[in-house]
Amino acid sequence: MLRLLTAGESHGKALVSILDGFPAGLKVDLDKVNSELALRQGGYGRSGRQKIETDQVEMLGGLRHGITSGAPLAYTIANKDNSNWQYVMKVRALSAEEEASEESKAQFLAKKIDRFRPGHADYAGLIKYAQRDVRDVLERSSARETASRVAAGAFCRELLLALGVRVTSHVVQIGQAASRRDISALSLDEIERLWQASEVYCADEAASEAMKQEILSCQKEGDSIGGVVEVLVDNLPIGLGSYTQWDKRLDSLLAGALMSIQAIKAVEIGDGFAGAARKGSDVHDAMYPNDQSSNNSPEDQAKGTGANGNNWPVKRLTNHAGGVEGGMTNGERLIARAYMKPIPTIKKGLPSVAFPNFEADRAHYERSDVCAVPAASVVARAMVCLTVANLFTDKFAADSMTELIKSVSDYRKSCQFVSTRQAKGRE
Ligand code: EPS
Repeated sequence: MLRLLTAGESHGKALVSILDGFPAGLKVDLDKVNSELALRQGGYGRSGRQKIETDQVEMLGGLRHGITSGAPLAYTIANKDNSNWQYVMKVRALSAEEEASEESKAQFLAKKIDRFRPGHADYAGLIKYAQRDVRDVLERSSARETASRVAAGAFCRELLLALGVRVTSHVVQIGQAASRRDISALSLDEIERLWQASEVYCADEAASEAMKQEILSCQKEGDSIGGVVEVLVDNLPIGLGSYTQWDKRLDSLLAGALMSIQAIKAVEIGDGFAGAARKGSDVHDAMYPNDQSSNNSPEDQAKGTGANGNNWPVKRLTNHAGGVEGGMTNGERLIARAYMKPIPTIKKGLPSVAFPNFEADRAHYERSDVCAVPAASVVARAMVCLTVANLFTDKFAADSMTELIKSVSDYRKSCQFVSTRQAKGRE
């Protein structure tokens, strides 16, 4: 089982992570991990904080000579901004001298936060943890923590790639601007090329421009804006996840993983919300026998990278289910969407309450993103990579990549073999 534990504050020294249960023998390119981190920092609408940081992993364990050893992957990501928060974020008690210094007083005053931000963790967190300073809540609840997850997701993405599984994600809506482009026939490589050319990580050029305008107008109004991101996974074998227990269902695992991302308020698999208003015959994906003559070579089948995308006994012409039926992968493209609310820190500030006197006031404002939906697409990709990699390590219980690759390849073949045997049995 893969387990990710993260620690560290937004303006503390560093983010700290442990990714436990990662199989041995995977060659890891840290440049790829760092480029995912750079993408998380990017996207139109981000705040000045991202100009200060250059997020990079510093590996502390689990890797030797660039290859995973089976030990927990341990890494930190430094917060460069910490140098501007030396007094406010000091882990030990300040000395009397430090407390009395003009520099320290000025820093405490500049970073003071005494008015709750509606929509943020400030209010409930302060009451829950019986804190006296909202900063103690804000620092850990901040979405900066997602950098830890993006690095973990990047390790998992490399693992999935070794199994022939591809993952990408893109932005499909920001505010009222939505992509109408049908990308169902495009390969993940093509989709990736399209969103990489967009400042908002959207695979639709016209919609990208409209999304940028939405962000710009919000910025002018001193407001913030949310949107929708989509994660796509290709070449998954049939049967990851299970219907046998509520907490083994893939829908539930994906929803939990995606909704754990700060500001994500809804998740859908496949047609999701829209399906509730349609008839069953319009929602379910009709089944047809797969054309055996178009089967790929046994090698391609084993890798799951065949020319026709899959070699399963059943063919679908639609994918309303988004690759999940009965809490399991069904061999089709996995499609999951996450809906992000606008960031709660807004310049024009909603009516709120001050702390500790609980008098009427306006919400606190400090530097913030107008829109972090492009960044959320990177985080969502990471969380799906972590969830799916976990399903592989669970189902195939492998300590090493050699073992995992062989088991997955045998399993892919066996799915094909079962179909052939069953077909013969019917003759
Ligand atoms: C973030 C860093 C933070 C915020 C943002 C995400 O930096 P700072 O607080 O120094 O500006 O920009 O945090 C939030 C959206 C939030 O709600 O706390 C980052 O690195 O992603």
